[in-house]
Amino acid sequence: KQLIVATKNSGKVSEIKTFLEPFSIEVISLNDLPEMPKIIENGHSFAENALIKARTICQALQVPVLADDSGLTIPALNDEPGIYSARYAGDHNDTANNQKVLLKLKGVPIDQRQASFHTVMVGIKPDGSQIMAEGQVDGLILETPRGSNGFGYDPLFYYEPYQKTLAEMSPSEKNTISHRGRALKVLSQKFNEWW
Ligand code: ITT
Repeated sequence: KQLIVATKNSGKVSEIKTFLEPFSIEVISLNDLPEMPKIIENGHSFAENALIKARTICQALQVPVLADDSGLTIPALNDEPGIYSARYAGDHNDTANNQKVLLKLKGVPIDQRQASFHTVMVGIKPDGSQIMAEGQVDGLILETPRGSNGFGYDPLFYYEPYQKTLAEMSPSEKNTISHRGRALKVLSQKFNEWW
């Protein structure tokens, strides 16, 4: 069984692959599908953007498609970077994005460095039927990065119950607590009926 995931983000792809492995579902991403239409991600929420991605690729391929829109919100920064997480400082430049977060939080004490990751995952079929699930994980933004797994803001995001950053976790460990893992768990319970 193959599932198309409307993403170019290889970090997302490997986490989704890890999650779906036990279900014997093979994940095909936009990195495997060169001739896809350009996705114009101009929604105002994670849900809108996830829908845009899934709908664009579902219309082009006429098969069921899954999409993930996600990001980091930091209350001390008025919930920035939010839906702009991928392009906060530079387009998909993880190092620059992390540096910008650290600069903006310079001098902010640890008890005011709360942050959350959010994901909205959407599945759409050619007949228009949809499934949707959200996931969230809460943590703290450290002053220096730790760990080299994962992607994006993972090295800065400290998960207190495990006393590790997300970048210090393996993909499967991250999936047990992450926004994406939680959304995938909810989605997988609706999968059989939908697919
Ligand atoms: P696609 O649209 O192709 O899926 P993208 O990276 O542009 O890839 P988003 O628009 O959803 O995806 O942006 C998500 C950004 O939020 C991502 O680039 C990271 O900077 C950040 N992010 C999301 N999930 C994350 C995670 O699990 N760990 C670290 N950073 C994450």
